[in-house]
Amino acid sequence: MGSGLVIRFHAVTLFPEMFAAVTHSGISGRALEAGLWSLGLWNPRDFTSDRYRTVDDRPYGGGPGMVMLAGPLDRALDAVKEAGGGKVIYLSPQGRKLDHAKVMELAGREATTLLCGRYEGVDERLIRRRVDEELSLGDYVLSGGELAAMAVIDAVVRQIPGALGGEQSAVEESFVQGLLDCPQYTRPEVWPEGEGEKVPAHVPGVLMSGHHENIRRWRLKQALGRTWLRRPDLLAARKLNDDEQSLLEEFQRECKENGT
Ligand code: 4HQ
Repeated sequence: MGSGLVIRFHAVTLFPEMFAAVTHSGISGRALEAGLWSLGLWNPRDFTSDRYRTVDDRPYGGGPGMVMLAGPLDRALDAVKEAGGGKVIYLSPQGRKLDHAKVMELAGREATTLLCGRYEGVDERLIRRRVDEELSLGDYVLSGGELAAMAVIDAVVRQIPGALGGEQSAVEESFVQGLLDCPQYTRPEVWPEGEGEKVPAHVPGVLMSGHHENIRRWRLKQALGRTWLRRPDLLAARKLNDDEQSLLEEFQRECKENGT
């Protein structure tokens, strides 16, 4: 049976064993077992020919650290291309920041190659010749591109139909609606329990009411309110319908009334 959406990822990395984090655990691990995606791992060290299997060298012009050699990466990328690797993405702070729109774009591609740099990065000539796009996880420095590549894989794989189990749905999640998530609660209904000095907190009553329409509106109001408080940039980028506008105004009024 043709199952439709299968995404093939390839990672070029000096640390292929790190990718066990996405292949062996959680939603991505289960989706891999279900055949919803695949991962090819390519170590540039296997594309060297000197006796030390050298993959890096000192930067021209001096300075600290090492730079990844173009040659082994070029040959590794030739092999990935032969295997149908798709566009090559280099993970680096110089790239455009990853967001939900880019995740959805990648989820629509059959194959993507993730080039993971270590040390001070990759020889610029390799980037110019072989890289299609640069993506950043955010404005901070990681020790290598692997964690960023795994974040890409995790975020994309959960968008593949069937990757999220049960009634979970990727379309209901935060950012899809352009809003932050609402607060979540589980048992016990009052917590902490039986610790005399601590003031116990209750689960909001509406969530215990079983009134599904009221619950839906409360959750939407909380999502709007938290987005307004914590990520006004997201709210500015999103149109609100009349219903959402009045729920947000209710939230803002309540903020003023109780001084929070
Ligand atoms: N690095 N988003 C430097 C990152 C990074 C990021 C990966 C460190 C590339 C050479 N990658 N190496 N931020 O900090 O993706």
